[in-house]
Amino acid sequence: MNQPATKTLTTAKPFIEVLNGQKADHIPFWFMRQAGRYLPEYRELRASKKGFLDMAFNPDAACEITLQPIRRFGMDAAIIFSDILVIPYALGQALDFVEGEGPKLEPIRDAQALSKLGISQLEAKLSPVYEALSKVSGELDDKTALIGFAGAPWTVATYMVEGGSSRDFINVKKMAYGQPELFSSMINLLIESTAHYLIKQVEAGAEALQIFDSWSGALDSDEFRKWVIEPTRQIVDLVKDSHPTIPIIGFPKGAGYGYVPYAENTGVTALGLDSQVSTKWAARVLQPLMPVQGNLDPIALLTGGDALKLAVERVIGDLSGGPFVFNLGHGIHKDTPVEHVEELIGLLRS
Ligand code: 1CP
Repeated sequence: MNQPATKTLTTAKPFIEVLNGQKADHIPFWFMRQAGRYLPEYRELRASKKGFLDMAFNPDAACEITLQPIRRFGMDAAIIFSDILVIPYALGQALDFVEGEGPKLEPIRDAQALSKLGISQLEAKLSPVYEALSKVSGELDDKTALIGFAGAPWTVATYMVEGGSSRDFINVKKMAYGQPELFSSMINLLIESTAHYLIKQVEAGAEALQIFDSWSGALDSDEFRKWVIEPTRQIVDLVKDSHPTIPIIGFPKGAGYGYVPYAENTGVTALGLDSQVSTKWAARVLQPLMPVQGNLDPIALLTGGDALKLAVERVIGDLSGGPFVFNLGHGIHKDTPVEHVEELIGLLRS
C-alpha cells in the first residue's frame, strides 16, 4: 500500500525541547519582563490606556504587547502580558497600579477581611487573560513557544497582606509565624485558584508555565518548606493531574541553598535561577537534577559593553553543558537601552 508523503520537518520548539531535557539546535532564550517599559512601542500603547489593568484585561492590547518583543527580537518564547496580582483581584481584593509607585491593594490582616474573598468571580474576571492567550497562540510561528504564568502563593500573599510592595515583609511574616491557621486558609485559597488559573491557561494555548516566587528568599528554612515548597508542590500536582506533560518552571527567587529542596520536592520541570545563584554551583548541583534557566544580572544588561559580554560568557560557559535556557536572573530594568538587548541577542546568536 502506498504511504502518503509525510513531512519530515520537525515542529519541535527549541524552548520546549530543552525543558523536556532534550538537545536543541541552539540555546533558547527569552527575558523576564521582555514586554514592558524599556520598549518605546510599549510606552506608546500604555499612554493610550487608562492604566495597567486596562491593558492586561484587554485581550487585543495584551496580545499586541506580548508580541512586541517577539517581532523586534525573535525570542524563543513569548510570555503572556499579565501580572501575578490578577489572582487577588479576581478573588475580590481591590487592586490598583499607581504609576511610579507600583501595586496598591486593600491589605488583608484578619479573618474578617479574608472571608470577603472567594472564587465565585474567578472565571469571569480572568477570562480576558485566556482570550489573550488564544489570540497570541494563533499568531506565533512554529518555533516560538507561549508561556503562561502565575505568582506562587507565598509571593502573592506578601502583596495581599502588606497591601503592596514591601522591603521587610513584617506583616505577612507576622501572620505566617503567629497565625499559621489564618495564613494557611489564605494560602489554600491561593493554591486552589492558582492551580485552576494555570490549568485554564494551558487550555487556552500556553505551552509551558512559570511560577514566580519572587520573595521566597524572605523566609527561614522551616517556613520556606511550609509556605514555598509545599504550596508549589500542591499546585504542580493539580496542574499535572490535568496536563501531565506541561513543562513547569519554578522561580524561587532568593532561595539560595533552598533551591535544592525546592528542586527535589516541588515536582517542577525546570528551575529559574536568580542572578545571585553561582553558575558553577548550579551546574554541579542543580543542573543534574533538572534543566535550568537564567541568570544574567539585569544590571549587566543595563550597563552593556564589556561588562555585559563578560557576564554572558560566564553564564553560557558554566551552564551550556547541560539542559539550559538563557534568561535574566530577574526582570529587565525599565531604563535598559534597546541597543543593549540587541547587543545581548547578537552575543547569544554568535
Ligand atoms: O507599565 C507599568 O508601569 C506596569 C509595570 C508592570 C508590568 C510591565 C507591572 C506592575 N507588571 C507588569 C507585567 C508583568 N508582571 C509580567 C509580564 C510578562 C513579561 O515578563 O513580559 C510578569 C511576568 C509580571 C510578574 C510580576 N508582577 C512579578 C513576578 C516577577 C518579578 O518581577 O519579581 C511581581 C513581583 C509582580 C508585581 C508587580 N507588578 C507590577 C509591579 C510594579 C509590581 C511590583 C514589583 C515589586 O514589588 O517590586
